[in-house]
Amino acid sequence: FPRQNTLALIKPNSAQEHKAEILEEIKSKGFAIKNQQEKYLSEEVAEEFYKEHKDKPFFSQLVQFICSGPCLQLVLSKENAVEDWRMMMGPTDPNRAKEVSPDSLRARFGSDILHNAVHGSSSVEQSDREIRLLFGDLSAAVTSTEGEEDGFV
Ligand code: YYY
Ligand code: MG
Repeated sequence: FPRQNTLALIKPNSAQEHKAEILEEIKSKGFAIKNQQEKYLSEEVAEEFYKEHKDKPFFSQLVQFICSGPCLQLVLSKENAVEDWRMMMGPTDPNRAKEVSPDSLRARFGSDILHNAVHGSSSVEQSDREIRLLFGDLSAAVTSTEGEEDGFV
């Protein structure tokens, strides 16, 4: 598998209480943390981040929730990072995650489909877009590169 970056979020509120444990687990699974920052998303950035869902009935709740507290934003890197981080997260709905993937982060730390603890990019293209949106100019240093040997952290 090619080395990839993916954008992970530890979402606000209850998941934040478990961030030390989540970070340990991320490292133990072989991800390098190439960049991280903890901050509130502005409503404007949150709407752009989730723009694929702008016509969905849950969109305003989603934006409100993701802006309701600080988010830990992580650029994760390893072989097959996009898919492997999605596997660690589990399915979108924590109730389904508890059935099919009880060890996943969403099964353990999510409470319902809106408050599902973590985010992960759905493709390499999405990860590039999300990293650029959240890390701005720094993204030049972290843009996905196949065959990349090491990050700057
Ligand atoms: O990529 P992923 O986060 O697993 O799910 P998406 O279908 O992209 O939805 C983004 C986000 O929206 C999801 O993490 C929670 C929320 N959401 C919701 O509140 N209600 C739904 N029926 C579907 C998604
Ligand atoms: Mg998604």
